[in-house]
Amino acid sequence: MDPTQEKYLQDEECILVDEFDIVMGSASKEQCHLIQNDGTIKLHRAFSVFLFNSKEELLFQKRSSQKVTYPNKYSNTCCSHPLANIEGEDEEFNALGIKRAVIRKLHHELGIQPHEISLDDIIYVTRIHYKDARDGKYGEHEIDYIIIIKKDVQLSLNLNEISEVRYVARDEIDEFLRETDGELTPWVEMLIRNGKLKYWWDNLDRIGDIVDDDKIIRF
Ligand code: DMA
Ligand code: MN
Repeated sequence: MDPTQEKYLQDEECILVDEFDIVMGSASKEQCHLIQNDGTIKLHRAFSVFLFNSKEELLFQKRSSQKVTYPNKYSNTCCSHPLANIEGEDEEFNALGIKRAVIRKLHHELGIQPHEISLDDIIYVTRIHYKDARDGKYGEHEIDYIIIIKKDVQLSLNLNEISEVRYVARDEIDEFLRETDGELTPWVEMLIRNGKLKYWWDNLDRIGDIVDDDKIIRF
């Protein structure tokens, strides 16, 4: 296993929640992604960023070959977890803890300078509860905060996290789907197939009006 990614598995402390997103404690990133003998995975808090430029093109990334989960898969702009061992990332008021973690990871993975993104640029749209255990050893089971950002940014890729990036226009998404058939992360695949992503995309200019931050959508 890649030593950098292995260290994150041990050092990062994810936030455990129940199915209503109530905090239940914390556990290491590794413990949170291991598929247990009975097939369960510890439910934890996460976020998925969908960053659009001013032309309303969506930034996709290809996960690096070093990632422990879903290596080499195409995915949305940036995903990760707010951490219990970073001060302030458990703050629930206005989803502040999530937003702080978003700024931290946009910098870490994509090299976006923290001052380029303000808290007001980060729109928390809704939460998704989903599980994927197809890999056999590691998987996901998350309450995932969907975050939309519309901003032109400068990128400097962390190649330990991401091997390539690409902007995709709204009218290119079906072709992109065909091109990446079987190579998308399960959560993005699901959000495209059930129409959620297209709905957010079509409503980008009034995204504040379609915020559904009380709900948890279950898949
Ligand atoms: C985990 O993403 C979060 C979701 C929504 C799947 P990740 O595996 O990219 O997290 P990290 O970058 O922290 O390894
Ligand atoms: Mn996770």
